[in-house]
Amino acid sequence: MFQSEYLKKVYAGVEARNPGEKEFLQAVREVLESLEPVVLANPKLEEQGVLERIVEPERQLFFRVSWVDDKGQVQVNRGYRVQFNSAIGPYKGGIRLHPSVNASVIKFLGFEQIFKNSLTGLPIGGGKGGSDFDPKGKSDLEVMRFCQSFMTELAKHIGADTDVPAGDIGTGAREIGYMFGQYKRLRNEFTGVLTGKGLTYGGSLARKEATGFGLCYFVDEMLACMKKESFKGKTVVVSGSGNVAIYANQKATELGGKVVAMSDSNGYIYDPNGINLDVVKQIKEVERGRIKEYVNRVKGAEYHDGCSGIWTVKCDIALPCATQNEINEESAKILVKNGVIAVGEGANMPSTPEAIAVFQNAGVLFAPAKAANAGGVATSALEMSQNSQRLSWTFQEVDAKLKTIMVNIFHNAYNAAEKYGMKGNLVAGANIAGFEKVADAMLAQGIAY
Ligand code: NDP
Ligand code: 2IT
Repeated sequence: MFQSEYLKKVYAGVEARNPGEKEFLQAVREVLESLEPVVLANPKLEEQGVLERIVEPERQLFFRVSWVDDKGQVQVNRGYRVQFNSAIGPYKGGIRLHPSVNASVIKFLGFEQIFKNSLTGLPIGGGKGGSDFDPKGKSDLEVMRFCQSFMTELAKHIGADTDVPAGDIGTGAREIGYMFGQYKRLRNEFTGVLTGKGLTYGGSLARKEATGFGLCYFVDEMLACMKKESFKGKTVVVSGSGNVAIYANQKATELGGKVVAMSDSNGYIYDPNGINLDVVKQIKEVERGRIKEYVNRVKGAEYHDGCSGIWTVKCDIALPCATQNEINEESAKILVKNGVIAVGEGANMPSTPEAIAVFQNAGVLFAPAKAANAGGVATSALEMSQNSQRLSWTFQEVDAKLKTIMVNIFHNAYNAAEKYGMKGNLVAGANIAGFEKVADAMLAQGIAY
């Protein structure tokens, strides 16, 4: 619970205004709890209502997306874009296409994005969007019609200097391409309005790899600085098998780890010889298939139904890269019992608050999502820079910048935690370091009287 009366009041206001939005409330509570010492040390935050303002999105768009399926039938989905905070730059954040999308999910993601984007050190504000549309099982043409209809409304509210969406769950290069094409048709403008674009039309090299690679750069730095350890010789478990999971697997392996398990929402695979990533890429990126298929192609591998079972696989390093709240208290306890030394969050908010407490109390190094998965959006910001300059940088250039950014984020989070008496607590450190820059910009820009 909160010590400060101010934080109690702010959180009560968020609860009253957003009833039942459990993911959003979870994300807000965690940040406000971390900010306790910052609020005590800076009375201006209360005087100028910074926290009341930061928990309320600047603008929320909910809209109808109607499209026609392959049978000629009309389908209706709901589209969302939450433009949360523009204090330090244009709104920036992904678009999630998944049946579980609702206002609470988009708001938790948009809220976290404010602090994550600030941590990158680049000039990007926080936003998020999406729809309850499910791309799974749809034809390319159905996906195209949905994306075009979605963008027909969204185009009125975004722009390269206003709001720059990108990928997230269910939104990859195919969806971004259809959305970009529609934006260009509607506006007659070729601008960097979306990131994660294809390499032939303004996309950045290394954006596809960035979130997973960045996660491993962060975890490697955390292991080196806090435990004089590295990925070398470690057994690694990576949940999910989408964009983030695949490139986390690739970099963890390059850094000397052995990834033995991956998953999708149906179940997980275990391969004691180390997962053959080419097979996973073929199944997931090319065929858009299920992870179960892996065991038909690789000898000695096992498939188990149910995705949470992946946390029972013994490992030294766990990288949750699927979705929110995928590690609960029980799974965290099993990981600790099995000797995990580090957890790096590739997904957004994959650990419940109870799971985080289990890791922290057991002395497990814990890299929170806002900091550890910021490499994706950081590289999106590098894509925006390249688009503005009308240049493209080499893979090596972008990858080197990404690595420097991740190492800096680790040290900023570590130092912020230490400064406020919470040495080693990267959850608090990331929240504080991300918050300070945004709060400073909000104070400087005043309130519209
Ligand atoms: P993808 O759509 O490429 O992959 C998502 C993966 O997670 C799939 O394996 C999917 O399985 C699994 N998954 C999705 N929903 C669930 C669920 N409810 N339960 C269990 N498994 C699920 O998405 P990304 O890899 O891009 O995103 C993964 C996570 O990383 C998300 O939390 C996202 O917000 C976060 N993230 C993504 C960034 C990016 O640049 N793409 C940047 C920073 C964070 P299935 O195929 O069965 O649905
Ligand atoms: O959660 C995230 O940071 C993303 N999905 C990436 C956002 C972006 O704008 O690249």
